Amino acid sequence: MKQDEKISRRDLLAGAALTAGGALLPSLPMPQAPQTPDPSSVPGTATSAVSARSTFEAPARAPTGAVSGASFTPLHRLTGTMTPNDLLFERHHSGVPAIDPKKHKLIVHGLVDRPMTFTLDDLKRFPSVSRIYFLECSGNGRAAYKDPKPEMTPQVVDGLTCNGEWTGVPLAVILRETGARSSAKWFLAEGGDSAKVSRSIPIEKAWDDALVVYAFNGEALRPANGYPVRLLLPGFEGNTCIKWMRRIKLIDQPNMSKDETSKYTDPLRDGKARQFSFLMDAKSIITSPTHPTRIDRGWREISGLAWSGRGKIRSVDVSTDGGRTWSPAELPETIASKAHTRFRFMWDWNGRPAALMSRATDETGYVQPTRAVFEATRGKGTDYHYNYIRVWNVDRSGLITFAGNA
Ligand SMILES: Nc1nc2c(c(=O)[nH]1)N[C@H]1C(S)=C(S)[C@@H](COP(=O)(O)O)O[C@H]1N2
Ligand SMILES: [Mo]
Repeated sequence: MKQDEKISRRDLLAGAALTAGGALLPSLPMPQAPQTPDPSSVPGTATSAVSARSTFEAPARAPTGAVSGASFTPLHRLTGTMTPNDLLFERHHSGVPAIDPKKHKLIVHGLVDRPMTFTLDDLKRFPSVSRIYFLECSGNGRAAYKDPKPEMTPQVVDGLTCNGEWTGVPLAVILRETGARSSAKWFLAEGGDSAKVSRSIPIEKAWDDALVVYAFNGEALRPANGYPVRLLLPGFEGNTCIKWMRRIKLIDQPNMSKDETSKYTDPLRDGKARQFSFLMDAKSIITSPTHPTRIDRGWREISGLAWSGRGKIRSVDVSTDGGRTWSPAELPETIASKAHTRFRFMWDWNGRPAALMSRATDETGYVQPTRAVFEATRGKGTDYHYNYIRVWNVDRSGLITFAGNA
């Protein structure tokens, strides 16, 4: 600042006093009022009970307002692997029930020696575990499969997947408590919403890694995601993870409930259907850069998520030339089983059109298929488990659009 522009606080006060007195002011050089006070020169706002996001950030689920439908996680606005609790996708068959945890009971009956009911407090008395797992709707990717559009974002293409730390009780602990009989080969899990979503699950899953969970990422489940208790079957399709769970019945054969006959069977090319297709196959998606981003020439990171219902991700390959050549992406040192894994790949864009793809391989050696391979095995009319490779086009201006499928 030049010397003659320097004004003191006293000059300003004197000026203000003159104005108030009605006298004409000489053209006093007034300092330019900044839009906001320099945050490093004034105290900030006070502490609060619950924090809000920066007003410059507005990630949001979409679409909203469906009682029977879904709201998708904004995958392209998130980093790392943990889905924030208020952005965890929702999929309801009949809206979100309002459940008082004091009144909610989980009944365990059927082929058990001691039928029992558990309140939320009862469940919390058992030794708890906290484990990181993904949860993906088996219908994830349907719109992009049936009607791909250039303006689709990762949220619209694949936003029905989430990942985080679930806390609860192993179902095996509850089965031991109730004295599960060896004649029990399946269990039926039923929700307490008006759709009463219910699925039959092979009993081996209960003895393996099934959890009855009451918390996600450090706090109670949100009502939309199953408060106060839900089932979490690591690596299985989302619909088996019964929310607002009120009943587990041990049975000797599948129940054939409406949710496993009218839905969640996958049509095949020969007119038959896959039933009880629980496992979510290995899949990966690029989350950045994607539509609606426009990129500049030069170095940038391509990054995304990979996961497999069968276990750990072993490797992810990235192609920037539409699948002609592939290079291995960086993975974290520790990879969690049946969990989102963040892959990263540095890329120097030369300004020419490009096509970005990612391909996951899991620890069993399963490789994420191309759409052609996927359709050859499942048939064109398949309706779930869309895990084939996705493609993003980069045009000369750097604009990225969803190209559909490789
Ligand atoms: N009781 C009940 N459980 C349910 C559902 C439901 O509508 N009712 N939706 C299922 C489906 S199809 C999916 S994909 C997941 C979605 O879980 P989220 O809403 O917590 O993301 O919950 C499953 N569990
Ligand atoms: Mo789902």
